[in-house]
This record gives sequence, structure tokens and C-alpha cells, in this order.
Amino acid sequence: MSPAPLFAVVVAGLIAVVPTFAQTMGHSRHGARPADPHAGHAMPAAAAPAHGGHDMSPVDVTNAPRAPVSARGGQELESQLVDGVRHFDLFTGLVRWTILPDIEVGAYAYNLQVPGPTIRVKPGERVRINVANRLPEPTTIHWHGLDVPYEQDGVHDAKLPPIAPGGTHAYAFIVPATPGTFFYHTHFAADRQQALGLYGAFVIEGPPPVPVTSEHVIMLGEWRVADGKTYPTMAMDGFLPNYFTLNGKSFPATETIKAKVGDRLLFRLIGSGQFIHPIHIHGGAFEVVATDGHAVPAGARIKKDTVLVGPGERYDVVWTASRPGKWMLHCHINHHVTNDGAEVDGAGGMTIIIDVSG
Ligand SMILES: [Cu+2]
Repeated sequence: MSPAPLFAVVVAGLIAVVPTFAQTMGHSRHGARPADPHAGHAMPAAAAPAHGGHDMSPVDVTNAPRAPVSARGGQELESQLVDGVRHFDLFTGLVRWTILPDIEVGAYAYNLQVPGPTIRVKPGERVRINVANRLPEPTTIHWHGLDVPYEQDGVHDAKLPPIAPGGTHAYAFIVPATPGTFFYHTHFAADRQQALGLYGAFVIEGPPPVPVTSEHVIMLGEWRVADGKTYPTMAMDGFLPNYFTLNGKSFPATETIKAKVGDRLLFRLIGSGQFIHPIHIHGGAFEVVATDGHAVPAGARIKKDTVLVGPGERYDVVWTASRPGKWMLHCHINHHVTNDGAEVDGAGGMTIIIDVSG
């Protein structure tokens, strides 16, 4: 086959995939429930043991839609207020997700995004989160750090079965009364499912402890990609990660943040992976204003240019842009600022550039 017809076939394939994806990105403000990405397809055969044990097999993306290369994770999730209760819709599913222009991973995703959509709520609000499980294995959602009733905590036992493949479940609780940075993630076979992308930010909004110009959620992630297949990342069995993402993208595909001298940027750093990452900032120090969703009293705030973010931890840090330049925010485990060991323009992986103009 000559190159021209082959190109035509590829383009036709993309056109077929993109509208499906656009319909399912979770834009449900107008009340439309997310469409089923697997509509018309057979569900893939079960890939994980039902007991949630260690499943080291690669992700089966045979029937998974492909997200556009330009798609970004962590989009704000639309909601509807019904009788005083804020409703959100989430669905789990497999997706082919681009972390670098030439690297696609097979991900487990909420609403076809990595990270999953960001849920923003007000202190004390009643919420209901409807979940449809379109994975070929059970799952749950744990509301990490939130003080909710046990039945809503997303753990599973004999009386609290996980959400079966094809099943649905609604979580309902009252949001805690104080603002803070939290997140949600699977609590079923989490060493596989969460590592492969089932996590998203949960922000209780409120005035930040210090005035800021802008805010940026940053969720950490690790990937093991070999021979075009994606494996869960674990230290056991040698499955160490070789790609590292901030908000689901590796540098240089990460977002560049624009700022002006004098701006104060709030970063919500979220340890959503399963490795530790010392997050370092150039051009001045962070002020740590909240830890794990709880404000640090003014007299106890410390300044650090490197904040060690472990799995499950959150740090809200404020950075003041004091000089023009392209300042780096990056992990300081230097292997984590490579893409499979290679640098691009002196960086890679867990790097974000803050482009400060005068
Ligand atoms: Cu790191």
C-alpha cells in the first residue's frame, strides 16, 4: 500500500474516534449523562482477578477509545444542583492516553481523562456522585482524606461489595466544613487500578490562607511502558516506572504556566502515585500553607524550595514570581525528569515550566 491510502485510513480512524471521545469528556452541565464509550462494542474479557490480587498483566486496550493527543486531564467536572444536592457523574473505563507525542499508555481512567476530572465543592455541601463502572473488573471510589460515613468510604467488605463490571453506584455525603485539597481514587486492586490512572482531585473551595493570583492542581503519576504495552508500576518484580507525569503528561508535553512578576501562584501538590517525589522549585521558595487538606496556622508556615510529596499526601504551596524567566518546577529524583532515561531540552517527565514575564 502506498503512503497516501494508508494516511487516509489513519485519518478516517481518528475521525471515527474523536466525536465519541468529545461526547464522553464529562460535560454534563446541561444534564446529559456521559455517553457509553463501549456502546456497540463487546466488553473486553476480564483482565484482573476478582479478588483484587496482584495482576501484573499489561493493560488490554483492544476496545479502548483513543483520547485526542491534545486532551488534558483534570478538567473541572460539571455538576447539577437537584433539591439542594450537588450531583456529579463519573464513569470508569479504559482509554489510550498520550503522555508524550510519541508515547501512548493504556490507562484506567475516570471520564476518559488522566487524571480524572477535578471535583470542586463548597464546604458543608451535600453531594451525590454517580459512578458507572465500565471497566472489565470491579472497582470502588475512596474519598481520600474526607471525613465521611463508613458506608461512603469506598472500601469493600462482605456487606459493601465493590461496583461490578457494568454496574453503577452512588456515593452520597456531606462535604466537610473547611476548605482544602483532597482527592479520590479507586480502593480496589489499587496497586494496579490507581497506578494506571484512577485518581482525580477533590477540592473544597474557600479563600486560600494567603491571597493568590492563580491556582494549579498538580497530580503525580508513574508509568511502566515496554514494547508498546502499559504495565502497573510497582517496585516488586522489577516493574519500576520509566515514565513520570504531572497531570497525566510528561515534559515537554506538560502544561506551561504563564505568570507575571509579582503574581502569587497556589499549587495543590497531590501524591496520587505510589512513589515519593521531592518537588523542587527554581526562582525562590514555596510557602507551605496547608498539608493534607488542613490549613497551616500563619505562625507555623515554613518556606521550602523542595517539598517531599509521598503517596497520599497533599501540600498546598504558594510561590511568588519575583523575576522574569522560564522557571522550572520539577521532581528532584533526577531519573524522574527523564522520559525512559532520555532528556529533552535538559528535562523530561515531572517538569513544568512557569513562564514569568516582567
Ligand atoms: Cu519523582
